[in-house]
Amino acid sequence: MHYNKKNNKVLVDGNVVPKNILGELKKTSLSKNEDKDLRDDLKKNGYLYIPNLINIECIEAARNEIFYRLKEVDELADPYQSGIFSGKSIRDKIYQDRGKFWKSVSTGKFLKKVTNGPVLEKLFSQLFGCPAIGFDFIFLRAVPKGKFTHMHCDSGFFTRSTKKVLTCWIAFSEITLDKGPLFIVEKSHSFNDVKRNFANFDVMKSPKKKASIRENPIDFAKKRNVKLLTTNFTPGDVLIFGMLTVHGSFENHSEDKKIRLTCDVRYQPEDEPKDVRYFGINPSGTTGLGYGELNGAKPMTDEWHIR
Ligand SMILES: O=C(O)CCC(=O)C(=O)O
Repeated sequence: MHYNKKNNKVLVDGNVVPKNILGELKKTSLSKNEDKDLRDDLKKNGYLYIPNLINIECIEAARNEIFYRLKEVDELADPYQSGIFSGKSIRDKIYQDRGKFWKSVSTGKFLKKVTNGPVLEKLFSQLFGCPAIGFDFIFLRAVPKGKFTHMHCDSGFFTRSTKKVLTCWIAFSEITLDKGPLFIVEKSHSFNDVKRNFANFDVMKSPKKKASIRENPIDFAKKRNVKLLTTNFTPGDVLIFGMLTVHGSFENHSEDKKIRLTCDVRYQPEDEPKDVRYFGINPSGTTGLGYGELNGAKPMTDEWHIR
């Protein structure tokens, strides 16, 4: 794992992650692999980490489109292209409806070109072995210092209509270890207790049960003798994983106040039944509240909710 002086620790849930618990994600190169190798790797490891998959110009166009909107609500300092959190927000003052605002940011032309564009469509078609389609409802995350995502797997959100769903997490900014990169719990896609607990779980149909696993990820990994796999991500890198792969994100604790910008989108075979909550021009999202239900819709000065 590459550390430097400024970036010499990794935090999760307020705790420093011991270096022996951290492991490096295994890289996959598209040019060296046949479709079958990609599928085999995904099955074996529970994830595919593909550096530089998305062209940097497309990433920058999308990032600037988003950063411009965040500057408009006074959450980014000048120059907005640097993505530095201002510590302020006038989002609620100028937009009465958080969902409407976040929908307009999440459906930006350049962002959509990345999340639902030809590069990912082709890759997921290779992975499924048939034409694939990206969900319209996407999870854009502008993450300032102090925030992180609790550990969970995605099945409770996205497998109501078909189990054949994959998540794609896309880095739009530099995400060094101090900026809260995503981590994957090594081998978690094959943990029997995770399967038992989550394979048939629907977060909306079991209101008393949380999707988030509240055990500290360090203890969770230690007990199972596995590592938390991550890396220093660069813009355009993608991480693909299955619905039972346990993951979360480290805390952004960077001193330069730069936010972490990422987006996660799901893909499925086009001919599988679609969960109407996530498709169409006005998707209702997991809870029915549309884009307003997302942590991303909250002013960056607000706390995040946990599902
Ligand atoms: O980016 C994050 O903080 C969390 C992403 C995530 O949970 C996902 O892609 O499923």
